[in-house]
Amino acid sequence: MDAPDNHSAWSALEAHYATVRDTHLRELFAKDAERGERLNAEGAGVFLDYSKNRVTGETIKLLLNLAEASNLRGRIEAMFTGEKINVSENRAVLHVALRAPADASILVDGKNVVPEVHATLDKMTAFGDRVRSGEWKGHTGKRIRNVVNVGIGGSDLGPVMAYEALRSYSRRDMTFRFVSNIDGTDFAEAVIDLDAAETLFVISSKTFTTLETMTNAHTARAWLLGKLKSDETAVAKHFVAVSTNAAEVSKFGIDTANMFGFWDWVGGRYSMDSAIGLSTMLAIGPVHFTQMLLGFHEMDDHFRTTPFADNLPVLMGLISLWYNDFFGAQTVAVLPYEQYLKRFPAYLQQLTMESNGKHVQLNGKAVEHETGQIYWGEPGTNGQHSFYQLIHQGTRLIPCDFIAFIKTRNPLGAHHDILIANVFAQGEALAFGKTPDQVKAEGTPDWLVPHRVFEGNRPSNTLLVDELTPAALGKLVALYEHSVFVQGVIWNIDSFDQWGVELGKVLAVNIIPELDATQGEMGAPLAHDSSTNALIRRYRTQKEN
Ligand code: G6Q
Repeated sequence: MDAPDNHSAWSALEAHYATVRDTHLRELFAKDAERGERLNAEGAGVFLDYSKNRVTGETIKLLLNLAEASNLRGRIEAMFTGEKINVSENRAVLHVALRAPADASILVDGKNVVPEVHATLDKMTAFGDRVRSGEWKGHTGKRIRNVVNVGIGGSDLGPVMAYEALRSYSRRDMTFRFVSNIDGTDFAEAVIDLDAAETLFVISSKTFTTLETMTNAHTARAWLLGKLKSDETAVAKHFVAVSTNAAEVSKFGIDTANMFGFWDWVGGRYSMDSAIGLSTMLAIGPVHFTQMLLGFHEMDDHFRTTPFADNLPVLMGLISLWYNDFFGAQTVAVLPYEQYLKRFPAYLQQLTMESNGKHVQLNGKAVEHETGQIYWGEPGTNGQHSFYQLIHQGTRLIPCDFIAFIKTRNPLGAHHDILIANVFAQGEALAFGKTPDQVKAEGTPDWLVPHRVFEGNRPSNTLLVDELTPAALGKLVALYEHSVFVQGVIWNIDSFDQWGVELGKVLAVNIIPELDATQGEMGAPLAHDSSTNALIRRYRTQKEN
């Protein structure tokens, strides 16, 4: 497959970069009194202020040209219409179908997938209602009060993030836990205070073969049967599965009537709004879940239909790429000023880095530009008392995405105004800093002045949303999903595969039997490199002491 020729658009940006690289945001704002009013966009109820970025009107124009030259329009349509744009796995990429209205038609291999999506949602709703109303009983006749999602990666990060984000909409008389790590501590701590008779395990695994999830699922089954002193018959009342693999689900002992399906065109990291969201639905209820889907869909529509110059995911994707590929910035800090979004940066790490951490183009040739920024972050204001120092005065350029909400779910005195004052102040301080003259004018002794100077010119986006509702969460997630897509298109990479996670998995499976201390040097000789061999020997010897 030939890459679209966007070379001259890249070259134009390179030439432009040379002329603006040293321009300070102070200068850009001083030259244009309206800048803060103009450089913003609003879509699906999400407001983006991008004026505190190191861009001019010309920069945006050239970035938009790059998007056009990369055939972004065509690629958006290809995704939305079910073309197999995940080339290396030969799959369509249709997370947008998961939130399409019931009367939409999206064809994969000639078949409309929307009816199946809605049939699954109906099944989830019916099950959710039964569990939440207490009609669904455990093996001993008690109602379910605890839900434990067992999954990892895309089958965990979305559900945990959404549960935390929408906790204020969740059933407070139920407990929700998430087990992902193969480290037994994760499972042990998750169930330590739970009554097995009231506990439902949702085993979430697209493949139903993932080592961590299947190990945890078997441990969960043994724990439950042990606690209930029951035979296998208890499994049916305490285990349901979310998977695409019916054969493995029944092999595990879960009745496929209690299995919620999805499809190969839903990537793990794009699956929180599929049946993988079952734990979310159990927590917040079907009505809120539907609202979340409507939010996703609103952003999908915005992305698909809005001219690029006003298109939030396009603008955010392009601006982020501008720093990555021209300024050499390596990371993006995502800083939600909303405690409920405390797992949002972790969620975005998978979405962005697993999607765009790629070194070859769709045609197999090496990429021509740096791809895949490192995403990281923590909620504000906590980070301000920690790593923000480096963002303000360090030597690296770290573009920031601030996320804030006009209304809080927990109005407590002046807390929310203080929170919002802080997020606005950070954007201002990063952009404009403090000059030596300003520092001196405050009476600072000369020797201390350099320490107290803030260079400024550190870029940020500010996303403002009315309130963290289920719909707002859907919009934010879709915004980042599509922004990742925009960048992937321009880099001409496959944002939807993840071959990079395979090698370590295979090697771990080889090492597992080698850790058996009884084998010692009696077993087959270790054949790794000398470092790995020595680590295995040390572990084998010392675990017996
Ligand atoms: C996501 C990845 C990966 C996946 C997990 C779990 O895009 O594919 O994170 O979600 O490896 O896979 P299963 O759902 O198959 O257990």
